[in-house]
Amino acid sequence: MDSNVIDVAVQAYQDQRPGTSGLRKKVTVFQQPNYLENFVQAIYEGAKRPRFVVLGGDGRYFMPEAIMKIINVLAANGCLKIVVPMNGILSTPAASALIRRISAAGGIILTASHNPGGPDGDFGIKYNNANGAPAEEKLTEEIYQISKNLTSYKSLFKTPKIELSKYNVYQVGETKVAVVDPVSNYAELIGMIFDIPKLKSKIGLGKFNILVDCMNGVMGPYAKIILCRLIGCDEKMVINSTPLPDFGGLHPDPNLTYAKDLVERMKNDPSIQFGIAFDGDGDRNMALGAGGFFVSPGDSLAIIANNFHCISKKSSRGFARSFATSPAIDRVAAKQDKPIFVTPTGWKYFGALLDRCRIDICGEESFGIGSNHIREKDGLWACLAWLSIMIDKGKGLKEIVHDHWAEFGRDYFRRYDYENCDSAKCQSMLDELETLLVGKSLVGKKFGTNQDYEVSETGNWEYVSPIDYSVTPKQGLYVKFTNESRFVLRLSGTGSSGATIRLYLNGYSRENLEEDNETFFKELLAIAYQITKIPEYSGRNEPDVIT
Ligand code: G16
Repeated sequence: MDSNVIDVAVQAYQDQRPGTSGLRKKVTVFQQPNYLENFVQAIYEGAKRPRFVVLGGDGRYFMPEAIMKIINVLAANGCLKIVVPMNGILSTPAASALIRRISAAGGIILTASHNPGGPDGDFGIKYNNANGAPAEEKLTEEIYQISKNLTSYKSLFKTPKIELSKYNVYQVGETKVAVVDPVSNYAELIGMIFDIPKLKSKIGLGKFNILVDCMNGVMGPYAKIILCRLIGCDEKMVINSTPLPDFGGLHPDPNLTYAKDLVERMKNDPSIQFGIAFDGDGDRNMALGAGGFFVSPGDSLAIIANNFHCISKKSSRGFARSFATSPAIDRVAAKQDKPIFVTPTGWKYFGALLDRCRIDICGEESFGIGSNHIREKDGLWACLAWLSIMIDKGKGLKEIVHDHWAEFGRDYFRRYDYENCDSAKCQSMLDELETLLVGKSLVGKKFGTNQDYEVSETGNWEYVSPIDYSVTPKQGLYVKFTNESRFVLRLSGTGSSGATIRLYLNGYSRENLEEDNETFFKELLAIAYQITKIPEYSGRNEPDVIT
């Protein structure tokens, strides 16, 4: 055995079950003795000892220390090559692209995505497979089981000295650690997908004004190189562009509540024709038209799918969305006579469909849209997709959205989040509701002042993978009505403390295209409260965030 490798005896932690996208906890939880090392040891064993790993993250607080600890555990375990971006900073889409490009066996991505950062904020870690996609449920469950029974982790006796601020290759025992450029590989991939000269000729040098809010997350360097240097956008129009460990106090969640700087500037400056905000790790996006016109993520997905020909010469082989996402894209699939797959929440479920070439476009209500170029959602790809569509059509975002509604009808959608609720009470609410909805006793009952909400179907949604026929049960409690409305309720799998209830409302209209969401959903929200008893169990009459 290598004399520089020691086994460190540890107590196992019992709370390391990954959620929707990796293990996310408060920074203070990760700072407990051996907490991170234990989990990395479990990843390494669960993932069958990957010999070549990409390691980086969204730059949040605790990441530099975490990278050093992870290099130590990986090298001690016999990992032969670790590729780390300069300063450790790597967007989640760029990580997926890099794993695929250099044929790594996998990647360890340090991110808590849209969750706040800083010493009192959140930290996260997830493992992506060789295809660049987040580890599927089977693997994350295996990692959890290993973590619960761990008695030791491997460590180097002498900690290596590695500077992440310079390109270099270090030899750590048998392991090579390469510090590389975080942007160039991803920029090259983007350059192969989009017509950059065309975008430059129509957008660059002030021909089309865009405003980009990086929310002090990872996206500043990517936006500056791809949007400014390659396409010619004005650097001053990329705001909150320095990656900061606490995101400068911002909550890097690109929605109307938290992307305030973008929304305000768009409302006050009519010369800005398009705006986009990214989250902490650059996979989510919120797109806005002139004046701050908001396009819902479900509509954004459907419109990109319907106009895929503006981006690619190939047509999409199929589409996918998560169950909680509005069915706007289903209507596009029907028109194009293409398959539409409905998956549970979590990007990991799209990986297998993309690998088997069943789909080319997929997305979720949580501001995530992506394509087959990588195996993560991709904020900058969505930005360039929208720009390509607007340039091709010679129309602004608002006009394109209105055209889409005129052709397909409008899928109204709203999500209500009740954050940091009591976990035990939420579980009781889910248990009671599940009994009611699986029991089907509501079917045929009518709700609403005019009784026009008649229940057509209820249950707890279950996913059967069309690839391996594996079954993932309990992916959302739902009530559907005969008037094409429905609501879905589930608990978030990305929060770090307490429970977050997510209530998703959907409705559809062929003629009524201009109503505001609040009015449209007034009745359905009251019905959802009555059936789910959210106010009773959560103690809240109002959500914390509406998107
Ligand atoms: C992750 C997943 C997404 C999911 C989102 C919200 O995104 O990759 O698939 O939609 O969480 O999940 P939940 O509703 O369980 O909180 P991200 O951007 O946080 O990595």
